[in-house]
Amino acid sequence: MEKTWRWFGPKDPITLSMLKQIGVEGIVTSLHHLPAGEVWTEDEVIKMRDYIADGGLRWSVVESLPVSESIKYGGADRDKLIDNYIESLRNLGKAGVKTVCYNFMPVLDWARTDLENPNPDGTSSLYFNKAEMAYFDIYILKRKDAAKSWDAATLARVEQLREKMTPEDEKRLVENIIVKTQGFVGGNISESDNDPVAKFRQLLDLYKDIDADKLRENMKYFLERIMPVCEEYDINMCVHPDDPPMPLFGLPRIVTCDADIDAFLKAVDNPHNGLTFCAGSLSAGAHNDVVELAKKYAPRTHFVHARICRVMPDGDFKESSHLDPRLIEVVRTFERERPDVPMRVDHAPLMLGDEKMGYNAGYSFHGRMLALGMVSGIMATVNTEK
Ligand code: DNO
Repeated sequence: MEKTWRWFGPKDPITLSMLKQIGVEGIVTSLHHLPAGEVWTEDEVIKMRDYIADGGLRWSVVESLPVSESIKYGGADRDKLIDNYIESLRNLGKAGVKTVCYNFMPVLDWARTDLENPNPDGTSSLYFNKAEMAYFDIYILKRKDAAKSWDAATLARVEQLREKMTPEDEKRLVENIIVKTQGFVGGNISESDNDPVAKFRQLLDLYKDIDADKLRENMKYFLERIMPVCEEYDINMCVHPDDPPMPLFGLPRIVTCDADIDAFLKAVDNPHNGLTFCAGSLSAGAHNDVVELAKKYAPRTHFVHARICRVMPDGDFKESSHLDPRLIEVVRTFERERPDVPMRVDHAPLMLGDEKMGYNAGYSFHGRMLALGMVSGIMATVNTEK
């Protein structure tokens, strides 16, 4: 696989020359300075492509070209926004940038409750505490009928939490769930919003009439409209699975499991309609066998995210080691079946002073460098087996 790295643009403290020294071959980035829905002009695309090329690397993958909410819920302006999307794809295609990652998750891009959960070795990792997520839903967001979305064991944990939650704990939960994990990915809520919870409620309201079937229909509509430009420029679209792969806050989620993946691939049966195989997101659902999914969907995978989660019996999950045997098997599958596909390591531990650097959650330098070393080692081993 092509060894790539998510880089956040010229202002990223991790420079292209640092990345070259650690064996990175391709860059994964976005035009982070442009708001979602705006056209990526040819000039802007070429400027980024050439900046990366001047650093001796290539722009391998766009992550993400964000899909506006209105396209997801089917708002009145969706056709205009899809036209803009097509224009951006055309400009990327002309510039030779041909792998485009996006997601179709309503409102929330990805979700964690704890961004620095301590590990016994002194590092820390991202963590999803199901009870804290439910607490946020029921007692902070105060969503109508929220309690009905959670199982009895989780609700019992929520009541225990309630006895010890302080206002600071609640503030931390809001920041982790809807602010810090969202702003840097071009999400709906950023650090500058002064009432993120109120804004979040308004966003949820946009989806009050949208169930999973309707969302699937809207995804199909979007994909059908963009396929011609993808065919013309040989662009591979790769949807990121929902993270975590389950409904949250009453919002439908439609890329969570084998049946979902099968459904969207068949709905628009075109090789340019493909998957970002994020082993981490898929493994966060106990219902998924990530090794089997990799084997099954390798042919329609255009981009790989190398990380993996461990799900606890209570439904909490935590990012696990990049040497987890399941991830070794996933890497083996893709290195054998799809040796040209771009791969980036993802969500590595915070370590060795990275916690003071203000990196985006999950995107530390030392942790990802170590993870890349591990995954490179797995790939090299797989290549001796051939
Ligand atoms: C989080 C990422 C996601 C991903 C988007 C793709 O760390 O995996 O934000 O980039 O969902 O659209």
